[in-house]
Order: sequence, then structure tokens, then C-alpha cells
Amino acid sequence: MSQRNPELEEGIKPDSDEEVTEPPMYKVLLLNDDYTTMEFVVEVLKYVFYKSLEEATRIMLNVHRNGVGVCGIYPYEIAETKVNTVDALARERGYPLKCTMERE
Ligand code: TYC
Repeated sequence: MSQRNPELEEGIKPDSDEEVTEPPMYKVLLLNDDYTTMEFVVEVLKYVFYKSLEEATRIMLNVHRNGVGVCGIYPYEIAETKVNTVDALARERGYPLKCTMERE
């Protein structure tokens, strides 16, 4: 027999004195270097950060010109996974590409 679960019903609001907090968000940053190819950086932005070719190219050129740039903003564990994936792909291909994360 199924029971009512009032927490799942529409229109239920948290008590007004209950705090609703968003998870802290983290910027994932890509760093420029002189050896990683522009093509590889664009591929990383497409496949790890789900950017379109146009957006990936824009972000890559921004990093190339300014030394650092934001690839995306995510909750901690997603940001951490993306940083680790970029590190692994770069290492596999022998590129010194560096990716870090920073609290928003
Ligand atoms: N500066 C690199 C080059 O001229 C391209 C590059 C862009 C490398 C962004 C890293 O995060 C980076 N080949």
C-alpha cells in the first residue's frame, strides 16, 4: 500500500525559518602554456566541458591571450572530476596543459 509522503507533494515549502543553501560552486580554470596545441585545447573543451566548437574556440583563444580562463562553474565534485579528466588526457598525450579549480 502506498503512503502519502507530504515532502514530495507540490506546494510544500520549507518552514520560513529554515535556511535553504545552494552548494558552493567552483570555477574550473585552464592555464596557458607554449606547448599544448590549440586543437587539443578545443577538443578538451568540447568533450570534457560540452562546449560547441565556437564556444570552445573562444575560450581557448581567451586563455591563449590572457594566460588563464574559466571553462565552467560546477559543484565541487563535478569540478574536481573535470580537472582530473583534463590532467589525465593531457598527460596521456604528453602535453603540459594545466587545469585548476577555485571557489567562486
Ligand atoms: N598557447 C598555446 C599555443 O600557442 C595554445 C593554448 C591555449 C595552450 C590554451 C593552453 O590552455 C591553453 N599552442
